[in-house]
Amino acid sequence: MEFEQTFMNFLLEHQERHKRTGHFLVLMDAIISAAKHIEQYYVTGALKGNLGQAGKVNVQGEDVMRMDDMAHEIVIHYLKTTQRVIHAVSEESDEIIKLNEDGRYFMYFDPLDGSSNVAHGLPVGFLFGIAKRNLKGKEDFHLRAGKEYIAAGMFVIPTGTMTIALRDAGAWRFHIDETRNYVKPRRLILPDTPKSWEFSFNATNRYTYQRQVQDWIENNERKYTFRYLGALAGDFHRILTNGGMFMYPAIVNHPDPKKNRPEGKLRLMYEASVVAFMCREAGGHAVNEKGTPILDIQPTHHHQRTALYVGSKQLVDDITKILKA
Ligand code: AFP
Repeated sequence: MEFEQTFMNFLLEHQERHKRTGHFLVLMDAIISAAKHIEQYYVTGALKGNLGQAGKVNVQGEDVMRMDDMAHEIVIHYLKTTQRVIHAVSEESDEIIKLNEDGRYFMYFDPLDGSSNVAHGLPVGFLFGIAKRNLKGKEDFHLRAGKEYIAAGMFVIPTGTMTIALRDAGAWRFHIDETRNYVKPRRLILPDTPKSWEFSFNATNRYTYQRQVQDWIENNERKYTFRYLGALAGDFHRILTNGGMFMYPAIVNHPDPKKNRPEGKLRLMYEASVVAFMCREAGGHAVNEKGTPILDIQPTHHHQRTALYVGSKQLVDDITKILKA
């Protein structure tokens, strides 16, 4: 019988090799418990009639909580138990959530990304980025650029996969086994041959992008397979393995100008920076609409939005030339 290395064992070895403390393990253990808990609700929720809209009542006559709200509460519960987190930023909370002033980490997360897939039982994501407090002096600021993250990762729910990147130590994928442990670390390195590359964006929006981006799509789209799920974690999961590019450009030419999104749609701190961090560790790159590296953007607000181009370095560099022109 063959046994695979578990995530916790992998992490323990990493921490020992780099002479790190055990605090990060405590935090990761909580994140994994939260992900398993969300996944369990997700796979059983449809059966129990619990995947409806907030304010509705299920077949048992209980109030239904939106799956996003439920996922948010689950994550906050586990983060609190660690006592290691100072502040959390969640897609589901307007305000920054203060947890433990003596904590060591900041956590930025989207507990259930891709909510339009919920009603169909299709994959959603739980995305997270982690930064460490300033241990040398008074803590100043919770708004960190992605390059300051120490780790970032995602669960694609309910597929039983987790991908995590540790600063300067690579991007790794794990699968859940029959004992509900994440096992079998596989290092992800973006393939540099275009044969397997994919292209992922919401094609309905293409004529709303800036002209140069539309032209770039026109000139390049036939070279690659097109895939789009509508949940960043799922779409990016494929790009990390097969290479290519995911993009959510700025919307600037919408026929209804009120629907333009010149600042982009995705959130910087818990969507774009998270995938950009994983991508960098897998050898890729990510930029915004101006061609600025996503990981260099200093947020001014915790729910700030951005345009995003992320994936194989050659492709992102190519479109960057157009974005900067
Ligand atoms: P929701 O969580 O509101 O469904 O948004 C998901 C998301 O932020 C990201 O996961 C997708 O890549 C992107 O939006 C999809 O957006 P479109 O529905 O506009 O294609």
